[in-house]
Amino acid sequence: MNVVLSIAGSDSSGGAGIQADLKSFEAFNIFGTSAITVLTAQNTQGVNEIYEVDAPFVKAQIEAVLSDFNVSAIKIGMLYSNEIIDMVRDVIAPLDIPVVIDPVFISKAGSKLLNDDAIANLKTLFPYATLVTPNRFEAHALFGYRFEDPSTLHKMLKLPYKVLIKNETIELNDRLASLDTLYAEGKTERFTSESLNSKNTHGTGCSFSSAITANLALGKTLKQSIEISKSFISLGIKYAPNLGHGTGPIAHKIGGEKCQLALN
Ligand code: PXL
Repeated sequence: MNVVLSIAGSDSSGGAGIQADLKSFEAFNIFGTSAITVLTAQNTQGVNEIYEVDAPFVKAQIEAVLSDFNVSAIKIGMLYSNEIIDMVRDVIAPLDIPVVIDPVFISKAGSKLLNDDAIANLKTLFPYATLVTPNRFEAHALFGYRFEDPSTLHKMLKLPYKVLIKNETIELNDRLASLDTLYAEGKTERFTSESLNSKNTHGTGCSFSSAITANLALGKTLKQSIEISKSFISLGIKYAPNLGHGTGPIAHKIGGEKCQLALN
């Protein structure tokens, strides 16, 4: 069985962070392991408190997993502090397996998930990534990206690593669509799906990048992994259990099952 490691924060409400990552790995029959960077006290309405795990203990978790299992890919989510970023750079630099970095900054409800002084440092991890998956706000903070400004798109093409900008709403054939754009090796590739008007989108970013990591671990190409994961998220939203009073979680298990059925 394939083993994947997620280095990320814990979401007590189970829909985002480590919990979303493990559920997404499981949805693709991958054995998920974790190194927890922060604990959040949160629910579907927001993040109430953040408790940081110190960098040496995050490292101890990573080493415990890597020294015992043959890990086939790593997903990186909320890192929070410069100390954790520095430690994670040392860990991933010598590895030769797929690494997907979701540069988590701000939660859907607006809470800060990365210290302001750590944004530039986070970028130093990107040369070691197979893929970096920012949303448009994160892409703006990291690269000055603005969808409306073609000169910033041109800049994206020059980056020495692959970036997928997630979930921009566009009009396509007179309907709203969700667009992901891959900037890789000087070229762009677009992935679209139906835009879903749902309140149940908590943790979609984490789940999407974890599904991509799982599929890379299974040996799928980057393009196939993105396509499959986009369908997984759409189905997860469609069958969401509608929990909580705010932005509810998606249905990882059903999303995975329906997605596998569609693939066969
Ligand atoms: O979806 C971003 C995210 C990542 N990681 C953790 C989170 C959140 C959003 O709330 O709590 C731990």
